[in-house]
Amino acid sequence: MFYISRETPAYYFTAVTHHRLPIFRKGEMKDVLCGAYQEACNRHGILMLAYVVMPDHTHLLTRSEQAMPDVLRLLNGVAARRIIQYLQENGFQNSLFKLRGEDKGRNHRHSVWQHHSDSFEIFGEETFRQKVEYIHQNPVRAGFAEDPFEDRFSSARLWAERGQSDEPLITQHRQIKWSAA
Ligand code: NI
Repeated sequence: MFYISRETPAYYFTAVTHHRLPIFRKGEMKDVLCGAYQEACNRHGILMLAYVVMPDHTHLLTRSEQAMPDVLRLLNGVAARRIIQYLQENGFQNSLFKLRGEDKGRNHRHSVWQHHSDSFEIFGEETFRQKVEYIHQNPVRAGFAEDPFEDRFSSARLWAERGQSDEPLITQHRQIKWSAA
């Protein structure tokens, strides 16, 4: 358990896809991404506190003892590897082609994310709650859902204690201790 505080901040990340390609338009790819985030969190001691997956970007709130750039690198890194792997194993050559790096060599690398992900530390509970609300409203603002609970790929249901048995990604929001209001 921890408080959102200057000593134990939460990390807020926005990762945008390479060339804003809608890599996560389909549930299939969103599931791959959520599985990768779960794996990265389990392996590297990262708490996932809130998330949403949109077609061309994701927003995450996390907490870790590790430095913020390291946590971002781990999450983006594991996610990129799992996505490329999935596209290769399932013959999505067209998608892979679009994710090819700029270099013309035969060993071109694939990029899933834009180079500069947005990241900042959150020290205050008020700001933290605003970010959670902002994250959960993403599918509604984009017109994909009537209310935040309708979209499968966010932590809105978990935060409302309405989680389903098949949630794509489990958040550890109950680890947060709130100071008395
Ligand atoms: Ni957004």
